[in-house]
Amino acid sequence: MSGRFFTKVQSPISFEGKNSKNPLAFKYFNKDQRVGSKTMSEHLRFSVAYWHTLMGTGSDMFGSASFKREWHKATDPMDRAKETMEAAFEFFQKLGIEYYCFHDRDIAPEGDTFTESCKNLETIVELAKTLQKQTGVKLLWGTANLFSNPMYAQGAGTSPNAHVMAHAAAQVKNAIDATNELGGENYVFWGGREGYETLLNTDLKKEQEHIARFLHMAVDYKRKIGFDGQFLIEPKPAEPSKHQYDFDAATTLSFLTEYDLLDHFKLNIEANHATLAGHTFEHELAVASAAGKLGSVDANRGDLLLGWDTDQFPTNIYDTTFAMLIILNQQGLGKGGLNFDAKPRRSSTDPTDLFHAHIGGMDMFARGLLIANAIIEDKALSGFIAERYGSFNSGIGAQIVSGQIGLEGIDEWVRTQPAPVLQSGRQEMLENIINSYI
Ligand code: XLS
Ligand code: CA
Ligand code: CA
Repeated sequence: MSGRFFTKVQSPISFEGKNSKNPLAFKYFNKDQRVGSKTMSEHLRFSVAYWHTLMGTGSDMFGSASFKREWHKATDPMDRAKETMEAAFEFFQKLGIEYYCFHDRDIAPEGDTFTESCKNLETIVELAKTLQKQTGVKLLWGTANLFSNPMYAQGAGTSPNAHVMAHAAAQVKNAIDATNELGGENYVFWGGREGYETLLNTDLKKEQEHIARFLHMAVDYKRKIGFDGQFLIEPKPAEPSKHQYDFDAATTLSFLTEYDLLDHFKLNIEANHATLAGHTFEHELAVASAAGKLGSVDANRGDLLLGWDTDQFPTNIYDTTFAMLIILNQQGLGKGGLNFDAKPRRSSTDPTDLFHAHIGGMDMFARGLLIANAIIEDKALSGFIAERYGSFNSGIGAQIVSGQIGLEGIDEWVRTQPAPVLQSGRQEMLENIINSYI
């Protein structure tokens, strides 16, 4: 397979099995292999994050671009955007990945006016549509970048300035249109600057009411145009704002409930955001899943020693195993998928490093899927958990959960009984079981 941008990778990455020593081959991800009732690619629905993989330059707060990308060379911004889109589809095909995700401003540059920005977006969407048709690659989700432009410094949907909020709303309308046009299966709202730095200048209640109105308008518009993608909210506790309104899964679910939005949204859970919130990845997945609201996943990892959003590729087999246990137990992610919201380190400068990074992440989740599936098929954990709660299936337990008994009846019953017997939670035994599968 030829191509202009990733010349060191000539043929699509193939599955060679776990004994292969070829760094540009999958060791576990074998897309057509059946695992339970579905193939690996149906289970995993991997996606490339356009902003990191195509737009990332390796720059950070202390230094400029360390990646010199062939597709960034054109001087005209629209030419650059077109080259980047060509490079994107070359990468998707060579990697053998089926989905991608973008922000409006990743794929098309802002113009001098809002109208020009919308026109730029429409032009690039046409190109993306053609390339999707040619390659079969699909859009997992689209979103609007409501955090880079300085006008959003004090928030977008929560800006104290009505004109800024209106601008953000118009941008979302166009980003939903773009997503719809490309057959996007989801649309994500990550509250980039929806939070605050100090209460000295902030009406917290008003800002939450405003963002709720903002989301209701989006729901109305979705209905009006018949966009059948799933709306997702992506929680994150901090960065860029000090206090973000969508702190974690539980906070976001209660916000959606309070403002009558719960029926219209699911959550997109990011691993790195979970750890920033002081949770594990699987905790956030479990909270969302328990509410029937786990819609999609941003598959990455943070660095617990650094404590910011490092967006690294997933390499931890325990994380991917626990994640896949939750995903399999809820019968998959539906329209959602596993989006690699992750970037190679600043010193991984070669375009081929993008392949190594994604191959690693895909293999790690494929392995997690195989292990989680075996654990579930053997009922290695579920049997223990069911038994642990078994006392609620009959007797006093059944009376409590069915509401047949209240505090007085319980009081009477407890007085007739000997003291309860403490039973072991067997954590170490269960950890050993997990390790025996890994
Ligand atoms: C930033 C977020 C962002 C969202 C999409 O931390 O992860 O990239 O996924 O706006
Ligand atoms: Ca993310
Ligand atoms: Ca992130």
